[in-house]
Amino acid sequence: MTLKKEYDENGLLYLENVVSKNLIDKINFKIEIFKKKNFDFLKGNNLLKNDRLHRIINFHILIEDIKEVYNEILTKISDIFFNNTTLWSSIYFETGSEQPLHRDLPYFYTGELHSSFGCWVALEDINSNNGPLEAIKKSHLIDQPDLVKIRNLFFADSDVPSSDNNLFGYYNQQVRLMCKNYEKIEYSNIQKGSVILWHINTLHGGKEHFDKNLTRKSLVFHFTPKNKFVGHLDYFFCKERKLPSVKFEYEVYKNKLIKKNNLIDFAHIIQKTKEELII
Ligand SMILES: O=C(O)CCC(=O)C(=O)O
Ligand SMILES: [Fe+2]
Repeated sequence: MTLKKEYDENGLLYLENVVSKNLIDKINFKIEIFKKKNFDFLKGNNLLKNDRLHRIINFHILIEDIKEVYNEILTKISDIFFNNTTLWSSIYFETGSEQPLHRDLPYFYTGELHSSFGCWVALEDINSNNGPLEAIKKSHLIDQPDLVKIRNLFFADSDVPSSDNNLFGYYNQQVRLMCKNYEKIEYSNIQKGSVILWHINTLHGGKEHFDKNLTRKSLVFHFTPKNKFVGHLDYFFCKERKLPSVKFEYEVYKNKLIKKNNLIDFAHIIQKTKEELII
């Protein structure tokens, strides 16, 4: 089976030895230095979870070698994906996300179903004790639950906000029920440098991170098509709203596009520019 066919059928793809080990070692080293030099800022703002970095969005603005990880992945999978794929955002984790099974689509709603996807990269070996990724095979093919009904349970008389944990949680609970007889895959024996891709409509999440002495260094990338507006819950649950046309600015890195952003976001708590941090 070709990679493209496997991805289309399962909504998932697992590829070994995609990202070079030297590059990963370099990134891990630079992040260690970052952590030491910025420790007061990180600790003072409660940005560490069990003394680990957690959910740093767009760290590639500061740790630029992360862009090379994106390049290595896209080079490997270019035959599967459209040539207008761009990097929308990156997320760095030093510990397990422990996120329940969910679809990313409500937060990455471009109006298209098949052109956006998520990608997870192991920056160290992963086992069943350090929060492996899990996903439901073929769940991308299951229809949406009744979105208007779900939205009216929470926002019958007011506008849907762009983000809401209760609405998102309830939606995913419904999807999990619809997929309860589908096969769950636990990626619990994964080597550093391996990559897992998921369709934007595939259910996936992070298992419990049992052994807190272990780290779970990993990166997540979200890819979306060039110049497509990315709507959140306020668009996903309101199909009557027209998605705006946009023209984004992109950095061209080795012929690959990275959406320009200025801010590095720490666990949705605090945002900083590159210049405000020590490297
Ligand atoms: O790293 C994980 O455990 C999952 C992260 C995730 O689902 C996401 O960023 O979309
Ligand atoms: Fe996700």
